[in-house]
Amino acid sequence: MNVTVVLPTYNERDNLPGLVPDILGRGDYRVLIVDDASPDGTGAVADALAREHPERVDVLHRRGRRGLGRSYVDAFRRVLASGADLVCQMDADLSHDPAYLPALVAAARRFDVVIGSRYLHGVSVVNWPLHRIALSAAANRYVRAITGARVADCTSGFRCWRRDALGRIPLDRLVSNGYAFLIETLHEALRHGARVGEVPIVFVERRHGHSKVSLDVLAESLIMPWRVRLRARGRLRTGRP
Ligand SMILES: Nc1nc2c(ncn2[C@@H]2O[C@H](COP(=O)(O)OP(=O)(O)O)[C@@H](O)[C@H]2O)c(=O)[nH]1
Ligand SMILES: [Mg+2]
Repeated sequence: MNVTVVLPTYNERDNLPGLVPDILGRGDYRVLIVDDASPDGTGAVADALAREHPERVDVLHRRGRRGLGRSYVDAFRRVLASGADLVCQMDADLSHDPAYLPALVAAARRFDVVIGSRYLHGVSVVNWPLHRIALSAAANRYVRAITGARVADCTSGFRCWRRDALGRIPLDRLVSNGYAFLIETLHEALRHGARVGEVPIVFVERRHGHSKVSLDVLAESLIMPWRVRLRARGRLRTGRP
């Protein structure tokens, strides 16, 4: 089974050197780092890791407008072309512990998409202030209510995809970028009949660097559930105008 873990990075210089060997030690996984020309030099750190593990670590350097969603689209295209059977995605800020990867990969035998979920047994988040927990929980309730997705954690960025489920998503027509990208891809997967499963994870807030969540990103994710709902009813086409 060929498993590739995609790591999007923007200013994660201090987090990558510990994270990548940790992932490689968890199983026979490959890593694709997709860096958005991070000003802190993450790209050079990623290149050094690729030189150290030439068969297992690869780097995609993006130029131009940065964005999490766009980074994932470019990386998913490359990984699908490389023939991976399973494609995992996770944050590169140590919030997602690679120790969970084997559980996600194992669950992908039964599901097309497996989500590392913070909300399966109450709330499993470490080091978040109460208002951030409340915001995330409310965001998930909001997404579920509008889209009808029966998934506890719709905005988790820790996922494992079977290649055929990922391949069925119209990557070139996705419109979103931040958290909304997670909502949009989950919705597209469900729309294409994917079986979605969740495994519990404990999410630990980053210790190095800063979150890149902005007001734009939050606004986009408030609108996205309505977009996907209209799309599902055939009132809105998938895709960029
Ligand atoms: N390539 C790329 N990665 C990004 C971008 N924005 C965030 N990331 C990465 O996406 C992951 C999650 O971002 P983060 O800011 O920690 O979001 P939060 O955990 O929701 O606060 C981290 O690995 C970031 O480095 C971006 O514009 N481009
Ligand atoms: Mg984070």
